[in-house]
Amino acid sequence: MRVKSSCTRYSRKQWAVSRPQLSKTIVFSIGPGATAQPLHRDDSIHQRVPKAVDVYSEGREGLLRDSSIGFFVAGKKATKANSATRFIPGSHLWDHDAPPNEDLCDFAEMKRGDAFLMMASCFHGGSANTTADEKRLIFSTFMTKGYLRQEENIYLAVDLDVMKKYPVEIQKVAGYSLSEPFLGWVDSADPRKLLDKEMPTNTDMWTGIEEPKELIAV
Ligand SMILES: O=C(O)CCC(=O)C(=O)O
Ligand SMILES: [Fe+2]
Repeated sequence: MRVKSSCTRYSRKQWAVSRPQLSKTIVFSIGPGATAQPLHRDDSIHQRVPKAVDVYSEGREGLLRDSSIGFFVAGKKATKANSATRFIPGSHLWDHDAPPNEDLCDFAEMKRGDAFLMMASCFHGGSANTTADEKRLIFSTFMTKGYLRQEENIYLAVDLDVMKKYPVEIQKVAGYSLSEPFLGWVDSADPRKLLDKEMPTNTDMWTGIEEPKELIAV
C-alpha cells in the first residue's frame, strides 16, 4: 500500500511517500440462522475496474491494482457450518466484470486466534450460519493507501479525546498524518496538531526528501 512519486517543487525534483492508513475496523458477529452474504469485492468503494491478469503484476501496475488489504482474526472458531468467510482464491486477478461463482469458493475455517488476510479485490462473503447455537466472531481491519478516502469516517467515528489517548503511531495510521507531499492538512499543518498542540510542525508541511530506493515509483 506504500507508494512514492516524484514531484517538481521550486524547479527541483523531489520525492513524496504515501504511507498506508487504516480504512476501517469491524467486528462481525454472525448468529444461527443468518443467511449467506452475497460474494462481493470490498475494493468497489474505490472505483476499481481492473483488467484480468495471469499473475500479480510487478512494479507500477501491481502497486496500483489494489486499493486495500484486509485482515481477519477469529475471536471464536470459524467453521463452514457457522459461517466462515468464503472466498474465491485468485479472483483478485480477474477482470472487473467477471462474475463470482459459488462453486469456486474456499472457506476460511479458523481456530480462535487464527487469522487470514486478503486483497480487497478478492471475491468473498460471510457464509450462512446453519448451526443451532454457535455465534461466529471475527475482528477485521482493512488498510488502504494514504491518498485514498478511508472507508470508515474515522474522524467522525472516534472522538478527539479518545484518539488523544492512543499511541502516536496509532494516531498516524488512523489518519492523523499527512500523505506526502501535503494531503490531509488542517490549518496548513499536520493534522496530528489537533491531538498534540506541542507537536513541532513544518509550516510548509513537507520539505521533500531524497528518493527512497526501496520503493517503486508510481
Ligand atoms: O463476515 C464475514 O465473513 C465477511 C463480511 C464482509 O465481507 C463484509 O461485510 O464486507
Ligand atoms: Fe466484504
